[in-house]
Amino acid sequence: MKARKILAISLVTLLSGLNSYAEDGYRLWLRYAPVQEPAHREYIGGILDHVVVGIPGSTAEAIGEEIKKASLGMLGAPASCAGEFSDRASLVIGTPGACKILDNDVMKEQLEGLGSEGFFIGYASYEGKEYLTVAANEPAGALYGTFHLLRELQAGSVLTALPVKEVPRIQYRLLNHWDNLDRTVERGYAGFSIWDWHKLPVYINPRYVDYARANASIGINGTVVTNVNANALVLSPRYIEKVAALADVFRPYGLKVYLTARFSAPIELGGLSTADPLVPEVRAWWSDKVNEIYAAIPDFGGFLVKANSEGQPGPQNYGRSHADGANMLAEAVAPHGGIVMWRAFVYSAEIEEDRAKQAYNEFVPYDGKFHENVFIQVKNGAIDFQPREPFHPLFGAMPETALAPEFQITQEYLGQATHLVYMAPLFKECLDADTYMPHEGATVARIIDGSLNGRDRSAMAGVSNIGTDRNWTGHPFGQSNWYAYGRLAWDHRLTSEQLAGEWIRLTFGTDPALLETIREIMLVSREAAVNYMTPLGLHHIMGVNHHYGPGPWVNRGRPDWTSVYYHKADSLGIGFDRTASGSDALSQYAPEIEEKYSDPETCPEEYLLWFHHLPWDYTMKSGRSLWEELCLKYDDGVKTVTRMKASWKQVEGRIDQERFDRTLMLLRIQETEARWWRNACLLYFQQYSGMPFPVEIEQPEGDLEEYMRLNFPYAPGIRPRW
Ligand code: BDP
Repeated sequence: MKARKILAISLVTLLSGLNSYAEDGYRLWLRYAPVQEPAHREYIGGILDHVVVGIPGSTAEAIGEEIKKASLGMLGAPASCAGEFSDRASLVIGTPGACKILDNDVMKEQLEGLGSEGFFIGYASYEGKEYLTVAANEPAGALYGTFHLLRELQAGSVLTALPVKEVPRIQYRLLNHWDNLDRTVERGYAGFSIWDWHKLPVYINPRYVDYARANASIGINGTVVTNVNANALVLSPRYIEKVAALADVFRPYGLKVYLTARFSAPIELGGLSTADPLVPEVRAWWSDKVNEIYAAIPDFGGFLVKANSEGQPGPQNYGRSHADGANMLAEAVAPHGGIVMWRAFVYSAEIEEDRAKQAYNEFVPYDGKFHENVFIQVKNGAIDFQPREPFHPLFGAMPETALAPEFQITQEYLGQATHLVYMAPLFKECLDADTYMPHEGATVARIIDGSLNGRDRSAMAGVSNIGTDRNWTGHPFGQSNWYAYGRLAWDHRLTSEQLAGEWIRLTFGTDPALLETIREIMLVSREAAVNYMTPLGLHHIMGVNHHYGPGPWVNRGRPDWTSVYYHKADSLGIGFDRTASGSDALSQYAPEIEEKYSDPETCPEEYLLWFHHLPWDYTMKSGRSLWEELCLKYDDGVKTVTRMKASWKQVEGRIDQERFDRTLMLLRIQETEARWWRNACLLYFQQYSGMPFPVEIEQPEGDLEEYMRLNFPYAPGIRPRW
């Protein structure tokens, strides 16, 4: 015993030594860093001393491996794990069917209502003795329970309030990869795609396992591995084999694979002359294709489809509706239990209507016409993942249809992998928004989790920020957005503060001073980005194509891809009038919202220019003119980044030098670029306002013409020209 302890201590020292130069971010929030505090070490040691994993199938091994990794990391010695119960057990992880001590009425009662993914952490008695258990009805629940327990232990907590019972509030919790088969990633800023298609199916990169572990640890249970701007080739036999190899790796971790379906695949792959969803040969082609996929991947999740949007083919090419297209695919996957996520990101330059209104106009008439296993996947806002958007009017407007929100984790419009922007507040803003449809309290979260309408199917999608960078997400803090998204999909009631706290403890350690400082940086970061990019409801004023940096002057090409279409600045004022006197987009919301937002006096100021075109001298709530307020907001965004940088400097020495330095360098760039945004936008808008900059702001420097000439031909993540 003594010898074991000494060995453990020396291993800890060794590991902590290694840690001081091995913090490259690869281990994400599953670092299992050596625990120094003696009481907590002892506590963890007591729990992980002898672990019994009594569950069927391959998940048992995944759980056992995780427990060993965790104890090796935290305590310096791997826990002993066994499949058979013995009274030595310090922790029993299992399902009633496979673990005798859980196979009793008391436990079955505890597990009632926990479904296939929920879990129970508490005590089970057996032959007069109490055992700490992680119990679940199915292996997936036991896996999530294990990760929950390990998260608590890593974060320095003790399990005081037992039992813990959790059930995910959303059923399908998915990542969407915008990864192309050539390994470029559309809007990916963390290197190339982690899917090495060329070497699959034989070569299994160990990263695939770590990817699955990371997702399982935050509750993500599905992944769409290909870009919504889809390539039909992924549906060909050679690629199905590769996808099946990934599915095999993910299966023990409860992670299902999904694919994007290119609507014209029956033509491109099948040699048919049409992809018309009502033509029997086309339907038969899809049904055969789906059978072929399920033969290789029995638990295949289903399809994600971008149709008749930004040049992608779809049912409207044949005069058919989105419902015709979605239902055809839904019928093909239904016998196998698959789902179809049909995107509502549909708008066209040929239509005169305000882009913000088009998806609603297109989809609402089909409410109730989609099959049971179809989700309409709706971006959080009606334009496109802007730093701030009001919630999408489709939420609440299709009560007979299952809607799934789509969030963008990759920071396409939020400084990409260069700026520190913690996005939980953005996700929460949408989820907590009250749609008033059909009544007060009908939040987006309650609509999409099914509780409002008693629907039992629910889904959420997040566009991934993962790539081949050693730390997965490019910016070290990009990891927090992946983390927060997954946790919110599991339980959308968690707060941004809680999630930041969890992530910091797991990622940087449990020092309370560190926690306070880093959390403050994270919590102000999203509002800072809104302010230095698009304050007061401005939107879509970024650089053309790469979407990096400011571009309020963009006025060429497709009008709905310009900036002037959205800000409409002129000598009289600025903003997009979406009231009844303008595009009337507000009429797509509930009367309570329409009324409140139609009047600039009662419209929340953060959405003011989203819904109103107002004179430059319009008086704001602060008593300042709109112009002055705009200037102050831009300036405040920059000042906040300066403060973030100063606060970050305080953590030096309290965390590893590597992540400290990387983050500091990125914050320096962010500060410079926040200034760039402020200067370029204010100099540009000043041409129209004709008003001086308020004295209290740092005066915008530089030459507008020069800002306008900046050009970034090789910026990452640019959409391929198809
Ligand atoms: C926009 C991206 C574009 C995507 C599109 C989509 O700029 O690359 O293809 O969304 O969601 O944000 O389909």
